[in-house]
Amino acid sequence: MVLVLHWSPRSPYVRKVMVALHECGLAHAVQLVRTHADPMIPHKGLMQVNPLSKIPTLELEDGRVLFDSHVICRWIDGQGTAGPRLFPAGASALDAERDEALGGGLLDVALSWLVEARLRPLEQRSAALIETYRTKLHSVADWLERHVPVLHGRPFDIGHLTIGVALCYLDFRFEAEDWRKNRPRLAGWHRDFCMRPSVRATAFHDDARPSA
Ligand SMILES: N[C@@H](CCC(=O)N[C@@H](CS)C(=O)NCC(=O)O)C(=O)O
Repeated sequence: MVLVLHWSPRSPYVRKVMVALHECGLAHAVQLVRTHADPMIPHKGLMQVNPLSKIPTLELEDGRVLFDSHVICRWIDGQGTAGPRLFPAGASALDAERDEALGGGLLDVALSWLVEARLRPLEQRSAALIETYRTKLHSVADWLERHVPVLHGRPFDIGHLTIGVALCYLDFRFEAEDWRKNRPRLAGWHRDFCMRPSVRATAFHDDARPSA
């Protein structure tokens, strides 16, 4: 099986997919294509396969193209024949996807913050908007601190995966926000998350960006 994943080592949504690939034993089947998806400059080549010009985008062998990270992870999960599922059936299903949405929402806040603080022209940046993003980031972290017993209460799934990756992203880009401060249970939960081989194999890093 040859799959093509439009990929970046800087993207948290891509990392979510990479962790899922490792968890499901499919990482070896993917060819990674380094793609720079700039929110301010649509990528003409990427738009040939994903009109939204976003990564992750996965090209399947049969010519189908999948996005976004939720859909790609669902597909990855469906390839496995045995073992625990990232998208569990039954009573845990909604909790797993609700937690996936929370982790994804935290990433949306973080990415919007970066766009506002780094990419928009200086005179257009809004301090009020950035403060709103900071409030939401800490609101999610507080919610997660209270939510840790729930996370411990079910086997590893797409909710744990997405929340864990989102917190890794805060370490990568928002160290100054110190999300662990006064959140010992969440810090402990995340320490264990970071021990997973799938997480260790997919660390974020700033590489040289491709020109196109
Ligand atoms: N909801 C999407 C978000 C994907 C996303 O926004 N990816 C960023 C890279 S981290 C991107 O491609 N940004 C380019 C853009 O917004 O045009 C997912 O879960 O895959």
